Amino acid sequence: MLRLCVAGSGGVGKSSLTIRYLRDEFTEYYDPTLEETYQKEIEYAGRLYDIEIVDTAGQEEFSSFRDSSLATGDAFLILFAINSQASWLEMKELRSKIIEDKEQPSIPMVIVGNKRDLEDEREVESDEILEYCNSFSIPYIETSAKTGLNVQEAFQLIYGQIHRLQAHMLERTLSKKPTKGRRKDCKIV
Ligand SMILES: Nc1nc2c(ncn2[C@@H]2O[C@H](COP(=O)(O)OP(=O)(O)OP(=O)(O)O)[C@@H](O)[C@H]2O)c(=O)[nH]1
Ligand SMILES: [Mg+2]
Repeated sequence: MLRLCVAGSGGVGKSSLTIRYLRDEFTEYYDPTLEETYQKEIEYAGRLYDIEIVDTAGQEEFSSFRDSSLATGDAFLILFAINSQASWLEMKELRSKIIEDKEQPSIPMVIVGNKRDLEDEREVESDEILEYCNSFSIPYIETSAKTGLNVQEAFQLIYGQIHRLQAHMLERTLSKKPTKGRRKDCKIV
């Protein structure tokens, strides 16, 4: 099963983004995560795939959980919060760590600047973000788990990266169910 890890430091909104994506819900209540795994059937380019979304731990005290979640990840949504310079620095460290550990050149990744609704409190400037993302050719998107802004789009972006960089991996996860629109009136005789 293809494992998509949602990674980033504590409190940046990994669980909120995941829950907004899966259930279209949001809560202000903060409950630090150890690890949550969800099965999800996704549609990409007209085909259905079964993947696992892993909501990883961000808090330092749970770093052993985080490390084992990340080690088994195939693709990564790496988050920071646009109103936290510290989370931006930690995101950069995390990206390097994932690259080093994997020893594999083409790991599907998307960088996500969450909490876009808190633009007034922005601590990380767009120019700096774009320069960094461009230098590694990693797509970048700003989201708000609170308002729902760009949440679906962020997941579509990582599916596109998986398709582009690891198409064979995606093939193995093809859903057993028939693809939408397949003609039901065909009979093989
Ligand atoms: N304003 C705003 N608050 C958000 C957003 N996303 C998450 N939050 C809030 O930020 C806090 C932390 O959110 P979580 O989703 O639990 O963060 P996390 O990254 O999963 O945290 P850990 O599991 O500890 O690593 C909660 O109080 C959320 O309500 C957002 O887009 N905008
Ligand atoms: Mg969490």
